[in-house]
Amino acid sequence: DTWKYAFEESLTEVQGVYATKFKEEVEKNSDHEIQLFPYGTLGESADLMEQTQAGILQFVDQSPGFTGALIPEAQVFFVPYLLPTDQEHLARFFRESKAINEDFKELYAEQGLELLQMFPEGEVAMTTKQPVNSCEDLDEVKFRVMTNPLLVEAYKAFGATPTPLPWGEVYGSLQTNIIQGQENPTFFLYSTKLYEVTDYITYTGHSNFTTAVMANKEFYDGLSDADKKVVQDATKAAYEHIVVYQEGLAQQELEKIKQAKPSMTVTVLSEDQRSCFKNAAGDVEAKFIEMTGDRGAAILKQFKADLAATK
Ligand code: 6CS
Repeated sequence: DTWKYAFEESLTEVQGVYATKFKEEVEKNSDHEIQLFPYGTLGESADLMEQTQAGILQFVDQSPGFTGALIPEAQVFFVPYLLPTDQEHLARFFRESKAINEDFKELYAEQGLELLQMFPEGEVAMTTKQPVNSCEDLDEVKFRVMTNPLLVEAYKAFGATPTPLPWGEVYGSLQTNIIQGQENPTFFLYSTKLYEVTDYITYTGHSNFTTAVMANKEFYDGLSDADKKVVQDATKAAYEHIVVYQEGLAQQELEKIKQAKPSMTVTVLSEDQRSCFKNAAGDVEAKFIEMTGDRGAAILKQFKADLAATK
């Protein structure tokens, strides 16, 4: 059989590197073929999810940034400062966490999705047209966020004017000044040339980009035990591959940005400068509970316990 796998990035970006490894492993260990559909070939993230739920696609990589309406609990990733920036800690957390590997699995299953793997793609940085040294600097800044209600709340709490947009509109909207800021991990700032349309990169440490690979559940449930094992093994191999692939990646890509645009101002905010962003976290956490109720509260609690256990 040929299985279709779509993702939100290009073949050479992190999701593409994961997908390529997954494809290699599946094809090495079975007689199935994987056809990869990088960003731009099948539409925006929302379209990919529809096609997966309809069974047109067998696999999809969609970040929780776009899954908020479908699975409100997946918004937990946008509670500021919940995830650490330390890559090794993150790698252990995603590998071992009960919240990730059991609780979220159940929530995705309710939407007809078999959650295979969540993985981190790097610390998120803000890129803007004006310097950001505090929340006040975000006043009046139309800041693009993924289409996720809690992420909107986070940027409101930071003092900005959040503007949810699909990925395809970000570069053009910065170019025409419809928005004046956006956030993404460093490798993506370079690969998509976002540095061309913003002048300041600011690290606040508030978030790490997370993504999720899943299969259409009906398709997955219909696989033989041997094929399920092929998929699970490929999932794990691709995860370990992506963890190693990302070692030092953000620093390398930042150097490339500085070379391509020497005038870029790069700032890592001090603890003091971060205080207002950190203070906003409590409000955002309260919003999360308001949006998701007891189930969200339970996920958040488990999340925190898993983070502490994998430190
Ligand atoms: O900001 C976004 O919409 C995109 N960012 C990344 C790192 N991957 C895909 C996503 O669509």
